Amino acid sequence: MRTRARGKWGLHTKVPVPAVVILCTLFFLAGLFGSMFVSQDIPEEGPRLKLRELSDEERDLGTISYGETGESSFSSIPFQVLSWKPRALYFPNFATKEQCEHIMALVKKNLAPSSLALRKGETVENTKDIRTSSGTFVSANEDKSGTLDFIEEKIAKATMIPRSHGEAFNVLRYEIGQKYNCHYDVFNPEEYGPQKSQRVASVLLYLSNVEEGGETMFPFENSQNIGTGYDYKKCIGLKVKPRQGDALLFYSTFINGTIDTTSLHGSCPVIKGQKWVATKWIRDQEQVD
Ligand SMILES: O=C(O)CCC(=O)C(=O)O
Repeated sequence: MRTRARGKWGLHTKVPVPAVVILCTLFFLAGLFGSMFVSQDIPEEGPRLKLRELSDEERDLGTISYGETGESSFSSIPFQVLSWKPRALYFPNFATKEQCEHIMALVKKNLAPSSLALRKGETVENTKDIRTSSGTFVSANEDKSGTLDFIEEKIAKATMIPRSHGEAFNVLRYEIGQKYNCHYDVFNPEEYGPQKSQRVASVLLYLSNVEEGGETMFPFENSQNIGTGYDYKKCIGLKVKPRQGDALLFYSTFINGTIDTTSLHGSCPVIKGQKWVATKWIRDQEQVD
């Protein structure tokens, strides 16, 4: 019975070995070419389409001739828009763990209580509770390893603002209970007097994870809480949890240079662990060191 079902090509049929090899090769090639044609005919969707677009772009566009201050290759720095009010972007894995650890080790011995720019009527004494972290300034040329130089270059690309507009890095360490009440990075001339230049953007590179607390907060994000008698110590609004190596960029002014009220921000108190952050303030004028 079994032999009938298989007809001439039964188990006991003898097929010459070379014919088997040739047949197998033909089947293999047919499968290979067939799958190539089929995958070209089927429209691609989702992530596969994105991947194809990217490689097409790279192949088709190529780099073009560039100016003296330009670069010979494409750059790609992934980011997430956290908010348009204020304009705030988040850059995952902006720096490596090793780079973060190097920066913390570099400045550790120079840390001192953080200071504040004082407004009329303010003194060191009556503002001492506003910003309780330790910190220090360090410029890229003080770091012989080239790490800060590399980070500064990357910040310039991410912000599209030349390095010459950046202040030195302000590296901060917050221990348990330490915080920075909400404030603006931009100096309102009505409160601070006339300014030669203004801080327009801030980049916060988180050098450590924090077990609990220590978020960077924007209480006025999307205009929430404005005009409600907000208490500047309160930890509310959009909160960004520090993650080692990630960077947060936000702008303190609108495109026309006026102050963006929604850029009010601060650091929630650290509840567990330690928070380290390297802040880069970027100005509307070149900085002369
Ligand atoms: O530590 C933070 O998350 C905020 C720091 C900050 O506001 C500043 O350095 O201006």
